[in-house]
Amino acid sequence: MSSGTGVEKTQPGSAEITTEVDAPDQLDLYRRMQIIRRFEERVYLLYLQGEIPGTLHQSQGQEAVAVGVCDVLRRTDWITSTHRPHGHALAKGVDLRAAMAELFGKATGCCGGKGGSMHLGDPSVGMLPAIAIVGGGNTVVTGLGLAFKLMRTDQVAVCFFGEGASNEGAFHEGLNFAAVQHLPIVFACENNLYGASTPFHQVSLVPDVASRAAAYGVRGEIVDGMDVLAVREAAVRAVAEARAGSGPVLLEFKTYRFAGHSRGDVKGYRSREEEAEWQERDPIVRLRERLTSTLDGGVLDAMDVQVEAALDDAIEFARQSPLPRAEDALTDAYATVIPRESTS
Ligand SMILES: Cc1ncc(C[n+]2csc(CCOP(=O)(O)OP(=O)(O)O)c2C)c(N)n1
Repeated sequence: MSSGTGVEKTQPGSAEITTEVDAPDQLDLYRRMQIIRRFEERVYLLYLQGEIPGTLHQSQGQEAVAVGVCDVLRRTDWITSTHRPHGHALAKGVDLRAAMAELFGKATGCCGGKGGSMHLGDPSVGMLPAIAIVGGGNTVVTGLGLAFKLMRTDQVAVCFFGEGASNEGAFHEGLNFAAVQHLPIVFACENNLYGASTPFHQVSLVPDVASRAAAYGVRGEIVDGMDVLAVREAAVRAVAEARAGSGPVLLEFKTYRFAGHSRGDVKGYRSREEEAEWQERDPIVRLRERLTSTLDGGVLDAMDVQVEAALDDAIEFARQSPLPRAEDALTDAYATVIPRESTS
């Protein structure tokens, strides 16, 4: 399904991906980060107004990681995601209308309206429906990597996860298995400092998740997750290594979520000063400033208007879409089992 208003690259090229990003491509990175930011801001209001059911975990502030990493992936590469998947889904190319309709619980959603916010995904663009169990994707992704290796494709899988997940057993099992099997996987940790309300320094004496890579014989790298070009550059290297068969890489993106953990969080566990410091590093503002040195500001304003129109369109599409039918409740919920022929 495509409304033509998603956040995929305007011109997904087949040329080799390099670390060079010219002004038009930087503008496209800006557009895609801005779609995610405005998606998050608008769905929060729709949630408060009662139009979106369930709950929301939002990613304002973390857009550079989703967009910078997914920018270097092919459509045939896959990602896994978490309870905070909106940015990852849009960056990997899940249709904007289908993502919005999924949050509304509508039949036109990317999971038929049965998954909602925490399970966004679409296999047709290489995204497994998101897994809300913390650390869940860290072992599931090894299945993707092993399949690519056994099928001898040159596909790569990226596992997005938070620093909180790095204390789950699944993080260690997944990384170790991927390492010994030399699987084509990039483990992309978004270290936004807090697992819900718990600061990372209270649950880990090791401040950098990337340093844990050494325990598994894997390359680890710390990256400024508030700079989309730095994210992209690190991703180009890591994805190329994984694709070439040299095994997994662990990237740790230092980032910050501007919103609370989920919709009801009043953020009492962090100071307003700390929030202001990170707001200063807003990845969208930073790229906008960089772009205004080469582009007319009117181009960026026009881009913002386009983004708003795409969101208006997606929201209207979701509102007008039907709810799933009761008789379809079990469709896609269970695998179809073909009974074995009786041998007796
Ligand atoms: C196994 C498991 N334990 C607890 C939870 C509840 N929970 C949901 S999100 C979250 C915090 C996760 O922190 P992190 O992995 O750093 O991701 P972030 O929320 O920062 O994106 C917790 C504890 C869960 N979903 N799964």
